[in-house]
Amino acid sequence: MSRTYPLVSLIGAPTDVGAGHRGARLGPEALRIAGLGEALVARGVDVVDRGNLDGPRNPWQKPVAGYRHLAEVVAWNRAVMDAVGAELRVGRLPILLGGDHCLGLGSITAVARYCRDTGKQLRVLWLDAHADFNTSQVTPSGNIHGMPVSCLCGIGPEELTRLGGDAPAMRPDEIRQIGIRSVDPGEKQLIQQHGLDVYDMRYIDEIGMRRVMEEALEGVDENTHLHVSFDVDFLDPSIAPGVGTTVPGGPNYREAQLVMEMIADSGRMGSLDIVELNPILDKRNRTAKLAVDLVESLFGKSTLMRD
Ligand code: NNH
Ligand code: MN
Ligand code: MN
Ligand code: MN
Repeated sequence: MSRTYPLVSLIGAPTDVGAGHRGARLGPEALRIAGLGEALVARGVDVVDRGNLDGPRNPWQKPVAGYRHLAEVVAWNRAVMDAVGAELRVGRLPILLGGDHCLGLGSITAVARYCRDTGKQLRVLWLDAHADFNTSQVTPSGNIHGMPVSCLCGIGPEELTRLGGDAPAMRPDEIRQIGIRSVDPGEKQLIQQHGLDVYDMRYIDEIGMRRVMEEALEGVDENTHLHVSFDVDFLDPSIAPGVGTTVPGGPNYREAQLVMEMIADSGRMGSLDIVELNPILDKRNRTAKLAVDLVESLFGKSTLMRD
């Protein structure tokens, strides 16, 4: 299979204001040290590292009215939205190096706007142990990294749901969630109400990752912009310990590779988030190295002669 390689820009967003543990702010450096840029260059990709965005420090406060650090989360997401949007407009594929998953909000808001402007169909693949569909009323933690999907769908505080303008950034039918195995009770109800397409671990166990990915990619065509939001806690903690919120029973190494390979085969990935990596909790940067390994597969590296 011959592939054309996109132009890629790395954007670091060193923050953990949306999380319940500190340390995800070190994610961008850990990914760089694990060789992300070099691995992409070795794949023949044109890579520019834009360095890190700037934003408020983590004040490490308790939640206020159901949100922790709302003002800081808004500021970081504005910066991310602008940076991601700028790369898309010059025809480059942004890779957002988080940072916690609240940043998916700014990143996908930019991607969604780009899709509306260019008439592309948006498809978001949300690889995560969690559904991230909480609201201030039902969140068990107040941590906004548990809320980006609901906010993107227009459910949440105006500062976050209107980041990109008046309409919600996306519709629930534009996202597929894969690997889910931890959903809070109120969150579950909301997911059912809004009809999200969730491929949870039970479903993956029953029908296998290959068919799950075929279903999740169904309808993706030449006009589709595929955004991959990769929360590293998607992976089983036995292979990926370096995250704040581990949940047992996630995809193993081979299943995760297959996910990435099938996304690469679609040829439609136009943007990527790598989030929730927490080097403080990692062992010798192994989770970052695994993330790099998986990103290589996302960019078409495969074991035999297929790439
Ligand atoms: N559902 C929990 C919460 O909202 C945990 C969210 N943590 C994540 N999400 N890492 O991906 O607090
Ligand atoms: Mn997440
Ligand atoms: Mn998660
Ligand atoms: Mn289904």
